[in-house]
Amino acid sequence: MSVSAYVGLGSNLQDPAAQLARAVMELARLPQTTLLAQSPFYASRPVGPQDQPDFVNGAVELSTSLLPHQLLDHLQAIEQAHGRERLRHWGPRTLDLDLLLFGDETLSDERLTVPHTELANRDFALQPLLDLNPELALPDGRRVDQLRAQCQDNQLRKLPPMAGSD
Ligand code: A4P
Ligand code: MG
Repeated sequence: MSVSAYVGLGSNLQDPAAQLARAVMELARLPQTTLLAQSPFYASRPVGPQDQPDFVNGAVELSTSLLPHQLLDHLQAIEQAHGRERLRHWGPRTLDLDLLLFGDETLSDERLTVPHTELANRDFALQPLLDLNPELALPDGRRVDQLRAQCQDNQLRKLPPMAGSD
């Protein structure tokens, strides 16, 4: 059975928009998975430590028959392939892939919390989700458009589509 999963992408090192564009292609090639849609990319002020470059953020909608932890394994493998080093919590990174939503599922263990714990507080995750699906709601019923209207403003700036992308 396939589930609609939303993955948030973020980068603020080594040509962030290109990191995201490459990651989208890699997500499209995952087994048992189809890429349904890709959001625009946004530049955003860093949340957390301020002594780091601005981020580029986006999101994709996948249809997948992978289990949540199997999908997380693949996301982490893609992060590693992008030279991701875990140096500092909320610090700079070449690529961060967060599993934002997995169907209507709510789960939490030592490896994985879905919906992502910070989703409701982050315009750079909520806005791309809204672009993908304006009607989207969290499993607890909170609507993404309402959360987006209430959360902290990180000065999102929509980037022009990259050459060669839709
Ligand atoms: N993990 C648990 N749940 C999830 C999930 N739903 N998706 C675990 C992905 N991973 C999940 O993540 C640490 C652990 O979280 C993983 O091993 C996984 O098992 P990490 O990416 O290695 O470490 P981190 O960066 O220290 O923490 P975290 O919580 O991933 O950071 P965030 O929440 O991703 O925040 N500002 C802007 N403007 N844009 C950004 O994208 N990103 C961050 C990082 C900070 N500031 C930002 C941005
Ligand atoms: Mg992360």
